[in-house]
Parts: sequence; structure tokens; C-alpha cells
Amino acid sequence: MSDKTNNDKLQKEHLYYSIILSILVVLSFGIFVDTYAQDVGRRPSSLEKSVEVLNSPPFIESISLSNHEQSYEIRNFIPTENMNGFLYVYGTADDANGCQDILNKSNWNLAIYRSSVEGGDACNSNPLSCYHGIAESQLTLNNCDGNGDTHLNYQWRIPLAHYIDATDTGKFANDDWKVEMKVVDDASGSYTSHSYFEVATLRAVSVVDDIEYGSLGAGSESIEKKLLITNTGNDPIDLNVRADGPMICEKGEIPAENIHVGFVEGFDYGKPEIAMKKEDQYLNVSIPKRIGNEVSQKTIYLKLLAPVNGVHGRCMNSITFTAVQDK
Ligand SMILES: [Ca+2]
Ligand SMILES: [Ca+2]
Ligand SMILES: [Ca+2]
Ligand SMILES: [Ca+2]
Repeated sequence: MSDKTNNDKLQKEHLYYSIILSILVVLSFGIFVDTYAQDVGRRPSSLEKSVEVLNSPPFIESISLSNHEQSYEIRNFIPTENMNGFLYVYGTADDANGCQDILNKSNWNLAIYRSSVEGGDACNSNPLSCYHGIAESQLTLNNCDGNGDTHLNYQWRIPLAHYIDATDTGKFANDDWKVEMKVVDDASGSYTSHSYFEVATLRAVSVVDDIEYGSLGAGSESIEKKLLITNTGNDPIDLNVRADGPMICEKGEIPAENIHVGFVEGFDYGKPEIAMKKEDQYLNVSIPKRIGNEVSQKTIYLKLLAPVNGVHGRCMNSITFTAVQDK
């Protein structure tokens, strides 16, 4: 090997080390710069975090339905005759930022509607088909206990009209009822949950209690008594009518058949709709379902013929009206 060759080799090695050295310098400089950049960058970023806490949207863990407070769950709601029945919608909800994030009642919304009603959850309120919960008076929020608590219990108590549309049978049998609940937290994060139920058909009737025929001479026809019959359910109805037996008097008795029922005022005693019996008799009275503020009623008329003889004093029996499916 000549000196020149050795020299070349040394120069190459030198160049090689220089290159490595310079790479190391560049690398460590690069690391330094990078670390510095990260350090510089971290400060404003941690400042930002302390101002703008990331929001977690709320979560509805459970949604249950009942017709009693915190009671067994139902899938079939039976309306209450002639008055509002209550549907309870209850369960638990969560917010990782703390349950205070969803403690404002005005951030809770509830729509309950028959599934084919126009507008869905934005339907117009109607006792037949669409209800919107009023959070201020119908919602209770419980068990939200200060810092660190993420979990609360909610309960809605919604009055449903006795004439609410049935979905188990009849015109709306293909529908069901939907419960749609939305909760929005204080940072506008939201969650929506659903549940479903059927409203049962309720056929019910209410009749004024006492029918007084007044004083009657033997063999004479009574004055006509008006009976106001009210449909107190959620379906059109006809009636079954029966007497518990003859009118029992202080002396003797009057056969139930002597009581005649007519549909028009001043009906002919000889041409009644029915003569009363001990067994149920069908009365095609056709009382529609109530659909608004007006109650749905019809009047029927009763007349009594006193026997010619064998009867004396005050006479009594009892008549039962049962609502049946309208035909
Ligand atoms: Ca939140
Ligand atoms: Ca709690
Ligand atoms: Ca149905
Ligand atoms: Ca009828």
C-alpha cells in the first residue's frame, strides 16, 4: 500500500467520522429543538384545557313505563274510566361531567304519541293522540348529590285522558304508542331514548243512579224517566241492560218486563226498544267515543206500568248497564 493510498484511506475515515459527527450534532440539535418546541407548545395547550373542559354528552341508562310510581313495568296501559290515568316514565341518566349538567328541568323533553300521528314527536298536543310532558310540573329529578356524582333518577308523571286512542284493537290496532325522551346537558350535548306501549280498549259507561217513577195508581203508566248515559271509555259503545229481578214492593211485586225502554222522548209504551228482563239484553244505542272537551252522551227513556192489583207501597229493583262493542 502506498502512502498516498493510506492518506486517502485516512481522509475517507476522517470524512466518515465527520459525517457521523455532524449527523449526531444535527440529530441532537433536532431533538433539542423538538423538545423546546414541545415545551413551548405545551403551556398554551394546558391553559386551553383548564378553560374549555371537554363535554361528555348525557346518557339515558334506562327508560321504564308504569301506571304506578316506581312500580312494576307495563307494556299495556289501561285507561282509567271517566278520568285521567297516569303514565309514569322513569329511569336513570348519567353525565360524566357530573349530574348537575342535566339537573335543569328545562333541558328535559318528553313526547308521547300514537305512532302514525302527523308530525311524530313534534305532533300537536291532543288528548287522543299526542302528549308533551311539562317538565316544570310533571318531572322530578332525584339522587344528584353534589361533586363527583354523575348519576341521577328521573320520573315523569303524565296524565292520559280516559278517551285516549286505543292501539290494541280497532281503528288504530296497527299503531302503538311511542315515548321519546331527550335530555340536553348545559353544553348542548344531548341523548334521546325511546320506549313503546299499547293503549288498551276501554268500554265503560256511567248512568245516573236513581230512577224515580213517582206515585202510580194501580194499572197506570208512569211518567217517562230520562236516563243520561255517558260513554266513559275510549271506544264507541252499545249497551247490555238487565234488571236484578222484579221490583219488590212492600206488598207484592212488579215484573221486570213492566219496565220498557225507548230511544225517543214520548215513545209508545206498547212499542219499546226492549222490555226489561233479568238476563242481559242488547240495546243498540251507539254512543260515540269522546273526542274533545264535550262528553259523549245519549238519553234513553224508561216507562213503568203498575199492575192492576196485588201491589202496594214502595217498590224497588236495580238495573245494570254494561258497555259493549258498538255494532
Ligand atoms: Ca355533559
Ligand atoms: Ca346520584
Ligand atoms: Ca297495536
Ligand atoms: Ca251500535
